[in-house]
Order: sequence, then C-alpha cells, then structure tokens
Amino acid sequence: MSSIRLFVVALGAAVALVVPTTATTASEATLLTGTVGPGFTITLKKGATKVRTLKAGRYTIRVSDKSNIHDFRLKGAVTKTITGVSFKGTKTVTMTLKRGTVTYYCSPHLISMKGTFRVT
Ligand SMILES: [Cu+2]
Repeated sequence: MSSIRLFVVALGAAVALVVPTTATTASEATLLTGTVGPGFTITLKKGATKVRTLKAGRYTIRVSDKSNIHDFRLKGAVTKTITGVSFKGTKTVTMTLKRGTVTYYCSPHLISMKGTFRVT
C-alpha cells in the first residue's frame, strides 16, 4: 500500500515538472516583420500579409529600418519605440499584445506613415 502511495506521489511530482515546459511551448511568440523606408513607407506583415488583426498573445516583431530619417514606433494598446530616427538596421523585440487597437508609425512623418491593426 505504501509503495503504491509513493508511486502516486512520484507521478504527481513528474506531472508538476512537465507542466511549466508545456506552458513555455504554448506561449511561443509569432513572428511579425516591420519595414520602414528607404522611401516614405512603413509596413507590418505576418508572412507576406499586411497585419490587420491579431489574436492577443506573444509576438516577436523584427523591424528593418532602412533609413536614418524614419523611426518605427507603436502606440495604442501598446506603446513602444522599436527603432529611433538615427538608427538604420534591424531590431527585434518580443512583447505581449493585449486586446485593443495598435498604430505603428514613423514619428517625424506621422500624418502619412502609419498603419493600424486590431488585437482581439
Ligand atoms: Cu518617416
């Protein structure tokens, strides 16, 4: 009887060890790619498709900033500066996107260089 009880306790401990590993896999981030410049354009895509709606969760956003006159920022449900104006190159951030509306934009050219998506 006591050996069966010990087995059950050991099994419980094994399950407890497995659960956090599973949780990590489930929260794996989805890749989005942002591009700003070299002209007066800004985009955010998932694969080849422009982002319009996303499910709330973890995302890795890789931004190619191809100009030193533009930046790449997020505002709305999340506020974040991913690349600065003088920066030229690639930066990658991983973040949690919560429900709401997010605008990605270039701050010196906010009127023309922006896009919006919804997180549901
Ligand atoms: Cu700009």
